[in-house]
Amino acid sequence: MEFKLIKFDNITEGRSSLISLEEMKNIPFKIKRVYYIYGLKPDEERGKHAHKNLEQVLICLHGSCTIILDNGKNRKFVDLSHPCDGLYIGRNIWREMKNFTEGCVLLVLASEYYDESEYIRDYDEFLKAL
Ligand code: T46
Repeated sequence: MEFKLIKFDNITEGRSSLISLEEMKNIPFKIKRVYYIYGLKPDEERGKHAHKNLEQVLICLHGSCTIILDNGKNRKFVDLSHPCDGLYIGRNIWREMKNFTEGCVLLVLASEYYDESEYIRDYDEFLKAL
């Protein structure tokens, strides 16, 4: 399955820390878009789609959540709970996001501009396209 956890280097000075993200260095693609999801609630579920042509790195900046990754054969559950952890997700992976802690903030770096036509939002269609 095309996904991996990336451990970012953490620069700690005093009691606080800094993490730097650089395209083609610790982010394995050129970054065309950055978005963030906030105000998340524990009973919320998001995602439930795949992308035909998009690579992304997800970073939980505050709180924690679970990302479910599905390649049509296997399902993996990844918990994101620290800003040092980035979850790289390649093309054609069905993803679901749940178990958000109250006020969780998710940052996403994306390899392409937003394009609704490259989403697959129906699970059966996703399986057929594999
Ligand atoms: C993923 C997780 C982590 C835009 O107008 N521009 C954008 O850049 C994005 C990402 C979304 N939108 C619109 C499209 C929908 O009307 O915002 C609405 C919600 O978007 P979406 O259904 O993509 O949101 P999530 O949170 O279910 O999923 C998103 C990403 O799409 C997805 O690839 O991995 O965040």
